[in-house]
Amino acid sequence: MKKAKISASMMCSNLIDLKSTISIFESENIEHLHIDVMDGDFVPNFGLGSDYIRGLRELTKIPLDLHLMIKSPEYKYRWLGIKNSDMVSIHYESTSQIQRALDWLSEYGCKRFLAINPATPIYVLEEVLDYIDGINLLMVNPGFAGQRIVPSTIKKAKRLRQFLTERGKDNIEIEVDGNITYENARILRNIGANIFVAGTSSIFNGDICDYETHIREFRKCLDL
Ligand code: S6P
Ligand code: MG
Repeated sequence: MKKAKISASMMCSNLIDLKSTISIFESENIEHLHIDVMDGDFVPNFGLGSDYIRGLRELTKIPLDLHLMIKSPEYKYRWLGIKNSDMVSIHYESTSQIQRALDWLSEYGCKRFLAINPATPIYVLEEVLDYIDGINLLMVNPGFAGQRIVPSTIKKAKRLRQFLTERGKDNIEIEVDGNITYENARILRNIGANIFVAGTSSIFNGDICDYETHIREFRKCLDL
């Protein structure tokens, strides 16, 4: 089984405490910083953008996990300063030419993830398995932190692992995003997910003085 990794959802962090938050994440060896990029069109909200990403890179070397909730992302990659150590998720639902969008992303040398919304069936992945390193399984409808999990997504995660195994694609990583509580993390780890987006449901639940304890507690749920 792949190593479990935590991707901290920066949309949930407090801007005033950003520097101290990052230093806690570095000492706790948080593997990725999850950046929700939203355009107010693909999802009904605005999110973090190019300037935030640039600023964050000056603060830390922790690799970024860019979750692009934007229409036609393939025409906007160059705005984001993507590095080869990053993971980048684009949405199946966000473009009419997903294979081309994944192909163009390969120029940046990053890990390519395909994100799918709760109601998007697994079979849409069939023709693009050769172009991805991972799948970002949305457990909520994207756009906001603090939502409740769509219950059917848990069974979907289980079916996704089987789907990949049957196709000899167990190398493909499974990231889970949205309402990843300690309990959901434990269940999803057992099913075979290996990247866990941590937001208000876990590490950001409380003040900065609680983050270290929350991260350690969250990690315990990922140890099998
Ligand atoms: C949702 C977004 C997520 C949130 C995450 C926050 O649109 O893609 O990455 O940041 O869901 O975590 P929580 O625990 O508040 O759901
Ligand atoms: Mg996200």
